[in-house]
Amino acid sequence: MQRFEVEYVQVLDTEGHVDTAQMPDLNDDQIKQIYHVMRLTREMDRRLFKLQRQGKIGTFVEARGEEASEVASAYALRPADWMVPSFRESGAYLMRGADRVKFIQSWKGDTRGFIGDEHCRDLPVSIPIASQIPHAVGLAWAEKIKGKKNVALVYFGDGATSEGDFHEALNFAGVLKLPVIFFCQNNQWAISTPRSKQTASATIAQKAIAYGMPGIQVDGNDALAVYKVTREAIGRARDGGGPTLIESLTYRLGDHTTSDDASRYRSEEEVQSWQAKEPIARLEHYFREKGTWTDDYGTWVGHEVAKEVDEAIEKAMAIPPPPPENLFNNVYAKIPPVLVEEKAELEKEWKAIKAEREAKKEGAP
Ligand SMILES: Cc1ncc(C[n+]2csc(CCOP(=O)(O)OP(=O)(O)O)c2C)c(N)n1
Ligand SMILES: [Mg+2]
Repeated sequence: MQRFEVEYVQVLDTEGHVDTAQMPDLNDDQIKQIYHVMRLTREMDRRLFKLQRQGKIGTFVEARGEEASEVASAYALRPADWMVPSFRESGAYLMRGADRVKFIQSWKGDTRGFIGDEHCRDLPVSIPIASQIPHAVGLAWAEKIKGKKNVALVYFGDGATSEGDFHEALNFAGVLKLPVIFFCQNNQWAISTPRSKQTASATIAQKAIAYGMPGIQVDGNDALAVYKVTREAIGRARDGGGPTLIESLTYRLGDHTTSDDASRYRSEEEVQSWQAKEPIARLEHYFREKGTWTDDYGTWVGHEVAKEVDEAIEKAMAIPPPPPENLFNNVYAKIPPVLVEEKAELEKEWKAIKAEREAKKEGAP
């Protein structure tokens, strides 16, 4: 008879006390780097949320509450590894050094913001739930075939585990022993569907067992624990040990997107109970406990991230909108005839609109 267990890892408790036996190999400068990007992610959220309310950008997805889960896991990657996000992983993009202006440009609805340089190994956001998971498996498979040591880390939500894509991807990765890390951000909700209605499994991590890979649960609001388990999974994948499923237990403190009102389906008490476990304050408690915190440092980080976001917003807002025919680009390698026709029609109309605008300008007093 086989028996299985799902381990749960926490390094930092909510008061900032460390379980020294579990402490990962990180010095204070590195932890402060993670903290800085977590604050940057929070500030980016705050500002882009406001821009959406002012009608200057489209629907926006906040990462609030999930910063440790995203930033500390991405910190464990090397630049040549693949980062495959869903739509909530602003922290992973920012940690990976994504161009801040392009990041905002993409939320403005301009797909040119998603096109990185040739070395960029961060995929664009994926709106269709779970569709990015098989893509990550394909990337990992390609790395294995090429005999490279690079891994792919794919993010998805608790809701995504109910999609066929999730199961197909894990099955393939397990059979082929691929260097891929499945990182489930279990933020307890899939829009208004709670975790309890998503699956009858006691944990999401245990689904790994059926696919022949390790599954582990981690306190997703504990940056040190997230780094530790992700680092270990990446190391194993790099050394040919195959995939891992990580279930990061966290909480979406904001609405699902700017088009949602979470107060209609979840209680204020629940939100408050998770607010107390919030990841940024948790790291601050850690620095205080260690005696490496000063209020000046906290204020300085606040100024730095505000300046960085301010400058990026100013530049992103100054970029003229993309030409409408961009709608047709980067979808098919070879555009089907029906879309070629539509594209030509749109270009003709757009030309006429531009000519009319020019004529109006010339006629103006
Ligand atoms: C294939 C597909 N079905 C439905 C949707 C609509 N939808 C958008 S987000 C979402 C819930 C996702 O929940 P989860 O995977 O837990 O991620 P979270 O939003 O919590 O980060 C759904 C159903 C979609 N985008 N794609
Ligand atoms: Mg979710």
